[in-house]
Amino acid sequence: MPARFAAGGVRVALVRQLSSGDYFEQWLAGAQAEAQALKITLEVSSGDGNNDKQALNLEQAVQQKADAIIVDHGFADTVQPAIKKAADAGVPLVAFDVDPGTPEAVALTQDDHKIAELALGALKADTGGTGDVLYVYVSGFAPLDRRNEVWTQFKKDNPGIKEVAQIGVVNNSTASAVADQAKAALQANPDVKAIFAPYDEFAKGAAIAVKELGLQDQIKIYGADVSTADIGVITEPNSPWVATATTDPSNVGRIAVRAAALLVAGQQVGPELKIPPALVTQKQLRDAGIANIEQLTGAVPELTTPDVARVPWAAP
Ligand code: SR1
Repeated sequence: MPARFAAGGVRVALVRQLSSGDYFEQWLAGAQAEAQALKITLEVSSGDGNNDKQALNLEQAVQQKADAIIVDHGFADTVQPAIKKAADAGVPLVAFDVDPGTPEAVALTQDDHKIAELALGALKADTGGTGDVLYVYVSGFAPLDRRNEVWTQFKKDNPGIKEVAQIGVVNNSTASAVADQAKAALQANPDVKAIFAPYDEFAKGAAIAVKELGLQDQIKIYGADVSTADIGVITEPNSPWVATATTDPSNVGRIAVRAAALLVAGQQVGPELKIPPALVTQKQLRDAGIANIEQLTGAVPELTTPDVARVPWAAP
């Protein structure tokens, strides 16, 4: 371990736009575990969905001379000016799920195109490529925008698929807000047979709506992300959520911190790190009796990527 790390003097600022919800909580837990293992002090802030607050937090991290900064989500126009200031000041940067606007920052993403392709592949297999579909989406979030590119192409390639409504909201209670919207959309569109909801809070909300309307036998949900709570929702009796395309969120948080550590140590990373997802189905979870994330990562080892941004001085 480089002396600077061994002495415990390395400070990494994690500047988040959002922090509520299973995905963001697991991601943070992974980042914190990796920071502890590498003797890094992780200074965490959240904009709680407020882009201006996140931009201010980012400016503060630069002023307080963090040794590296991880920017977690955010909108390009609000974070890029502060990212540029940080890059100009020579602060190493990792940008997760947000376009940093500068090649000096390492761009960390999940393979969002693949996430959408995997979920939509399952939707197509189950529907035969025809039928009314409800789509859940909010623009401006880089990962959702990339998944939307695949959905747009998917509709062109599968003219039998009809998007009858688009709903979506991202806030501190996304699932319940989406549930309300989904209920109204499903009541207005009684022939929907699938919901494409590529974010676990969207899928959870859609599942609440389908269950409350008693439509489990008619409608299936194709989502993204996974958590122990999500596995519970997917595997419960008569659940409409039948497939999710996902990485292990805590693994991605770990990678962000490893990448920052390597940059602080003056090592080369990137310029892009793209983490591959896997498709996880309801049938697979039920058949294998998987009830939590630990069991899932044991059964699907490709969700663990220790060689991405490996830190040579860390224990394997
Ligand atoms: C509001 S954006 C939510 C997405 O960010 C991460 O990429 C997760 O996969 C989640 O779906």
